[in-house]
Amino acid sequence: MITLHHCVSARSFRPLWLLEELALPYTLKMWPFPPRVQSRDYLALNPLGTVPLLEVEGVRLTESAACCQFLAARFSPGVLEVAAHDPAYGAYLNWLHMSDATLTFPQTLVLRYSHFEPPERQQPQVVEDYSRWFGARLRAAEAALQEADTLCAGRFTAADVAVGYALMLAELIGLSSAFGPNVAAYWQRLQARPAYQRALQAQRDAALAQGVSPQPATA
Ligand SMILES: N[C@@H](CCC(=O)N[C@@H](CS)C(=O)NCC(=O)O)C(=O)O
Repeated sequence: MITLHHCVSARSFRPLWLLEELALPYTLKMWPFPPRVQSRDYLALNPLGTVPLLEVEGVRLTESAACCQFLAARFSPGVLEVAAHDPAYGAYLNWLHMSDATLTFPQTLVLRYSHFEPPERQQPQVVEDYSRWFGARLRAAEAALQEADTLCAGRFTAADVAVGYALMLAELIGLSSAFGPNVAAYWQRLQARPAYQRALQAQRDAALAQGVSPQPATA
């Protein structure tokens, strides 16, 4: 039994999208954002108050890239994961970890200081600096996608889901003008994937069924 705790279009979208790619049965528990404030009960489940929380086979994971790595390795060895003996293993891990540590990190600063903080605490300089930082950090993906349709291993992997979410968030928070032509075309291809579309539908359906707003907190 797999349970994913999720807020609409938050980083928990990474494991949600991967669950759909893997066609695994799962329960999607929606929380209003941020659960730490909106739903104090959530702190009993995850003291960090953050999403994702992925509960699978008695294991609990709270890092979105680790969720992707775990699900791909456990349920899709050699297909959506890249095995340790594969020459592309290093690149695979690097993209997976880059997705959050390097790409989503500056995005969260942009979001916080342009959107979530009250007007008197907003920081236009932080927003401008970390928007530029995000654009600069996309250069590696722009280069990798010059010669290939996916990031590594010559095929679609969990790393594409993890990095793809950073592109989704970029679009939601107005950073997609930083996409070069290769990243922009890649993002179009990712959005056309049936599993990506199913994940969008799943979060909308679950939000409506559970009385949570289907709008992303970024809206
Ligand atoms: N590095 C973690 C970050 C998790 C995280 O901060 N999630 C955000 C949503 S995108 C959250 O739950 N924020 C609510 C809060 O900080 O209270 C990951 O990749 O999953």
